[in-house]
Amino acid sequence: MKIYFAGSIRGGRKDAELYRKVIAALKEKHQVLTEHVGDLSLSTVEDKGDKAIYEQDTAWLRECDVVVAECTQVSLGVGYELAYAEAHNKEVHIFYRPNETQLSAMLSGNEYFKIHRYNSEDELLELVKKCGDDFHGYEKG
Ligand code: 6K6
Repeated sequence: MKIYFAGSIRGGRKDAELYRKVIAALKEKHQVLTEHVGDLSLSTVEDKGDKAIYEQDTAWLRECDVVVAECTQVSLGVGYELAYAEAHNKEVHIFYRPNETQLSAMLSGNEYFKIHRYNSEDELLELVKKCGDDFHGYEKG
């Protein structure tokens, strides 16, 4: 399936390495459209232009089957993407560490979203793999 992975960029890159590992886990069985989100060398200032980024990312959001977001690091862009995904009826999985952040009520109060709490990296990667086997419409083969 085509996965749109969302994670903080200008909101802060402290979890970038974790995003890279989540993307690698998803790629074992799926196609990830947004691998750059886990690219540790990605520049948050000098880039291809904000309009081009917005056009490309919203096109991928319309194209994808499932959105997976890591929301511990608060990001306006990720929040926007989640609302956009809901408006386009995409399956949305949100992961976050409750010990480190209070998820916005606009996400935790919305039953549309499938929300997963975790505490350690191992737990996250296991959850992501399990989730990836159960994405709606995915044939395990
Ligand atoms: C350069 C090379 C690769 O990417 C860049 C520049 N920036 C972005 N490229 C692609 N998507 C982006 C970029 N900046 C933000 N986004 C999208 O918004 C991603 O899909 C993230 O999930 C989300 C992060 O939003 P902010 O508000 O934390 O930046």
